[in-house]
Amino acid sequence: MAIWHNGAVGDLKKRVKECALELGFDLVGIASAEAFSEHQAVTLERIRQGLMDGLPWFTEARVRRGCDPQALLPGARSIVTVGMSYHRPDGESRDGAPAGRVARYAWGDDYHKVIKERLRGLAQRLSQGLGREVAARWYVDDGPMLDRAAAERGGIGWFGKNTNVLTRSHGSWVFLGQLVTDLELEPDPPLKKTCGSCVRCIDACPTGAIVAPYVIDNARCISHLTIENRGAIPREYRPLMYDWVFGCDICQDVCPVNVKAAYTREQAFRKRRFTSPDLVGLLRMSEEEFRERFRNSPAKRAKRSGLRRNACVALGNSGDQGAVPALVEALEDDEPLVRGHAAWALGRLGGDDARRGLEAAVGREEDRDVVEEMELALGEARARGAEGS
Ligand code: B12
Ligand code: SF4
Repeated sequence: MAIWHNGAVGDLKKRVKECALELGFDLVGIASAEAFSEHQAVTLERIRQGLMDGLPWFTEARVRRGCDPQALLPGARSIVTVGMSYHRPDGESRDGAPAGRVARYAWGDDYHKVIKERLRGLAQRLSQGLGREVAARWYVDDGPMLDRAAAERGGIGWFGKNTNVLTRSHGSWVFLGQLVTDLELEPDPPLKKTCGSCVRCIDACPTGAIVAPYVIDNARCISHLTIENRGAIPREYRPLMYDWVFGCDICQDVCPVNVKAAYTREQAFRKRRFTSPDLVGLLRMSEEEFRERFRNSPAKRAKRSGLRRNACVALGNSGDQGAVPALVEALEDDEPLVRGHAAWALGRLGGDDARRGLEAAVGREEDRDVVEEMELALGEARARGAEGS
């Protein structure tokens, strides 16, 4: 039985928005369900130019499907596009032991779960309200839709030069989600806003990943290097990654639109699950600890080996000699990825203990890539020793 009796299209849109806000979304807009033809063309071109390299799952077929709402939901008429803030006051700083930095979006609970549940709830409420089964599909991040293109079309925000969607009230600190439905809803107009002449994000990016306004070279982005990348981090980027162990917020931290961004209302994103981890603890984390600690965290995406690899790089960049014993211990780790990055960190930290640890390890190492890392690191450590003497 229908709860809502007024069938006027304008009223329905108002009710959809009210429901979304009641469910905890901070922003809601309506986009038409027409194909995203221009965004499809831009994205396919980026793949062909190699700018999405390193993401084997980001295929042309996936982009084509994601840009065609009819392929996602036959009979789709509109997209309810939502934003939920994850912005919150800064994480705690750790005195003494070297700590890593984690991108804000991963400080709390896993947003995929939180937002998908809310979108499912929204679809249910719409069905109840209208007294009929509303056909709907929901997407957040891991689906084929281009979430930012839908958000921009629905007037939630505009594309920043760092490629993130910026919103007036919550800056770019928002997750974006979509409910594709068969409801006929009047679309909202896109915002008439741009970043003007500001290029702070481009200048601040340490790896030069924003190769032009609105264009990211995925393979250079610290977010990719620390999360999606499963292998070794190219050596030239390691010193530029500072203490980032999961994601990177630099191009958002410097954005003037983010200065006055409102904080999140969502408890799940206010938790301090993973903010400024002790790096040695992260490096020594067992498989069991990993599973326990990251069960409901977006940071599990990097896997245990990725997080420990990243901890090595951050320890190498810390300049903290206190990290040497843990890194020497890691030269005997089961994972070649960790052994190789521990070697690099020791080369960067230098000192007699680091050099001796590397000399002992290189003789017993069997993995060719790790041997190469160890030899390069030894060269570094010896050069630093010679400088210091
Ligand atoms: C792949 C991916 C990544 C990759 C690649 C990034 C990239 N450039 O695409 C990596 C791992 C690096 C990454 C990093 C991050 N990501 Co990410 N990522 C995605 C994912 C899965 C797909 C993005 C995509 O389609 N890329 C294709 C490229 C071509 O798209 P694009 O760069 O946005 O380019 C568009 C515009 O530039 C526009 N365009 C092109 N030319 C022009 C010209 C003008 C004038 C204008 C106005 C526009 C324009 O058209 C293009 C196509 O739509 C989405 C989720 C999803 N399903 O959409 C999340 C998503 C984009 N990521 C997100 C987040 C939070 C991040 C990080 C902030 C995480 C972090 N702190 O570490 C960083 C930000 C890095 C950055 N500066 O972009 C959020 C962004 C939220 C927001 N407010 O924008 C999303 C939407 C997930 C979500 N649902 O909330 N991500
Ligand atoms: S997330 Fe970091 S590395 Fe990636 S584009 Fe932004 S500043 Fe550059």
